[in-house]
Amino acid sequence: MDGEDTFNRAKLLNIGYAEALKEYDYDCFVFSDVDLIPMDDRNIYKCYNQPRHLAVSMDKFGFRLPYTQYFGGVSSLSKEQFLKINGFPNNYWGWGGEDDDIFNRISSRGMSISRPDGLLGRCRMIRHERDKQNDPNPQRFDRIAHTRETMATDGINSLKYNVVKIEKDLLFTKITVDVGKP
Ligand code: NGS
Repeated sequence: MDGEDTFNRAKLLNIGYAEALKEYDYDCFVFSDVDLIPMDDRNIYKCYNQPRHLAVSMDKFGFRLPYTQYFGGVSSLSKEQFLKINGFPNNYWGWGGEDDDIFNRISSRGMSISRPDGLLGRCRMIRHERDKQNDPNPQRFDRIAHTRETMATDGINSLKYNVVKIEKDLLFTKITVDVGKP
């Protein structure tokens, strides 16, 4: 994300989806926070017949799910599953709630969350401080209460952003984008 303005995680994930599809007709997408490292190589980063939550037992939560509906950290969705929920929300600025919105989207479209078992799904978070651009979003509770009404018009079908720079490395492509402002 370019600049010093408010962070928008779910919009960045939508952008990752859109930019990847410009490169190749992928049918599976794994969305991972940069700070999460899987601890078990049997936790396969692929798509499943339901949207998959892959970061199920994180060290910072004592290797447990913080709550049943938790869908944060690392997840995978097939292209079909992603399109069924109109992708992710674009209007969660700052910290929190966007992953709960994604959970609501999935359950409101009649899908369920698939997960590896707790032992296999362990992962470590690289410790870091939260920066100012990612302060808690005071609107998040109101937003997640209305996912069902907003998801048809807010999502991959309403995504707008500008690409600033594309750097191709051997093992990854780093795309810098301007996500705009709240
Ligand atoms: C919930 C947040 C989620 C967040 C989770 C874990 O309360 O977005 O905590 O946060 N939901 C709301 O705020 C509505 S963590 O402990 O990783 O900072 O992912």
